[in-house]
Amino acid sequence: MEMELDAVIVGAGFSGIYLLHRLRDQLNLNVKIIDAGSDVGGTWHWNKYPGARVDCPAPVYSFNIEEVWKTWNWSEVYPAQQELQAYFQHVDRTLSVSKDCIFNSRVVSAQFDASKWTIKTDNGQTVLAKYFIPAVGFASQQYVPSWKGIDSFRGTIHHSCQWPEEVDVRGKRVAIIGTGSTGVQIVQEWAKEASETFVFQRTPNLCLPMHQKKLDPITQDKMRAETAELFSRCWETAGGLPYEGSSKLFADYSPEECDKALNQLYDEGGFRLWAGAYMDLLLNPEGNRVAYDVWAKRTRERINDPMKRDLLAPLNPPHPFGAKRPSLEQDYFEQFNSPNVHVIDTNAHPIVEVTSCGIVTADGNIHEVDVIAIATGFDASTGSLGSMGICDIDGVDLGKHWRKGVSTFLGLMVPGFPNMFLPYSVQAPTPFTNGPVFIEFQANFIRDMIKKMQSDGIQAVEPHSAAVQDWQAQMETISKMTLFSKAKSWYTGANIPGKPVELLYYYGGIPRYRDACGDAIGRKFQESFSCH
Ligand code: N01
Repeated sequence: MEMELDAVIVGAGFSGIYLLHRLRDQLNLNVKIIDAGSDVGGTWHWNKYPGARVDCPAPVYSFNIEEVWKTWNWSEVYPAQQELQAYFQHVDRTLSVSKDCIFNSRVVSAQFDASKWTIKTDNGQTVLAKYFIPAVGFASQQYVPSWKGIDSFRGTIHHSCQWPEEVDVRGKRVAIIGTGSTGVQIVQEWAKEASETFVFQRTPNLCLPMHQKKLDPITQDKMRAETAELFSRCWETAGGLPYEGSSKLFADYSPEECDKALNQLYDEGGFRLWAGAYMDLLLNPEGNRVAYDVWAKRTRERINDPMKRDLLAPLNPPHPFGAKRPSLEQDYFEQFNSPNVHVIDTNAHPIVEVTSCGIVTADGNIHEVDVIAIATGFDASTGSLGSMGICDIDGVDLGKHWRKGVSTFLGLMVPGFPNMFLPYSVQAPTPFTNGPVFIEFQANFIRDMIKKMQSDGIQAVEPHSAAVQDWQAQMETISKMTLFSKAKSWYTGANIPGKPVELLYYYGGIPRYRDACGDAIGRKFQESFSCH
């Protein structure tokens, strides 16, 4: 089966749907989304693990499309996966998304020839298109460490992003491996239901209080009246959140003022302590340590057992505060005040084996359990893009191009891959932002680029290598200035054995990134792009 389109998008999450809307409804192009899943939602379709919930607040974790937000109510400030799935159904109905989706189809190859991409799927479809837009998010390639014996486990075991809808853990012994955002959320659910909970922690998560709130009809109406204004405020902040970032440096505070301000940000909750402490939080080791100490003091007060306290919130930071993504938690630390909730230190005693009945650690302990959640994260961004069979004009795979490190222009385009756009990917502010707000900006950029190509009669566009080198230099400058290299995380690829370690995302903030994109498509177009 073969079809020809103007554009193919891969992935029906926020990026894919924004792009479908922009290209189909605003530019009148013939566009389809191909998705391996059976429905819309992207990450919210796949991640059905217990407790899955967003950590950016309503209403701005959503599409900035008036007909969508005017007709939707959020029940909580930080909605759960089920509500987000229902929201995507609402988006589907409002924007007629599904009629242009090809579900249950995984892209296995994509290659550009003289003028078109040829895209093939695992179920034998071939689609030709002028524009190719893999919009697969950063968390679509799961990572499972290669533990000996993992297939021999006789209980229930799944990675978080492949978790079945229902697993009853009441009265069962459960293990959660990994304490990133996913692990923290699962622990909060399971620790309340299971007979015994074993949390396998390698690095403590410097979680911040979520301060979840239910939204009543009066608040929902008020929120709706403010939504347009809130979205425009988000566009002006570094992270696309409606929080005011700090305009002060660490040095601008006296120690007393600093302590007061940091405690206040902790009390206000959300990402405020991370996003709003001071401008140089991730540049200044001394200031960073002060913020860590406030976090540790406030967290340690919540944990009764001294040994658990030292593991979950040690006096010495495991890494600079915020150099690894903190999670938002509701009552995570309080769960460990139950005698049935244990923290296993896999930094001191790594997992060596999974047996038919549990998990063996290097100290020889066998932790017998009935259910295991593998919350060990993702081979972020490059994992999925590098394994989709995307080839350049000479047939060389994108994964091969990036084997020693990524290389893009603005995180959006790659030389040798004409007319391919990468929303919400590497070398862009992606994970340092509230996704939907940032994605809206990139979708607009891609739309404007295609519009320009149409009006100027451009058949194919790709970035000049000088522009790519310049962007790379900016990425490296930021990397050297910041503390991200001091933490092993998916921000740098250090979470995946053998992956090149480099700061994968742009920490310059949305407004500066927007200026760079504006220049590229405007006054610096000739020096940025090569057109055929
Ligand atoms: O993955 P992670 P995630 N032995 O990579 C541990 C978004 N998200 O799925 O820290 C033992 O953060 C690893 O340990 P360490 C969000 O952006 C958002 O939790 O490397 N442990 C770590 O604890 C997030 O950042 C939401 O030492 C091993 C954990 O596994 C991103 O997705 C919810 C190990 C992996 O944590 C990814 O989050 C969920 C090993 N061999 C996700 N290997 C919300 O919106 C790894 N680990 C709230």
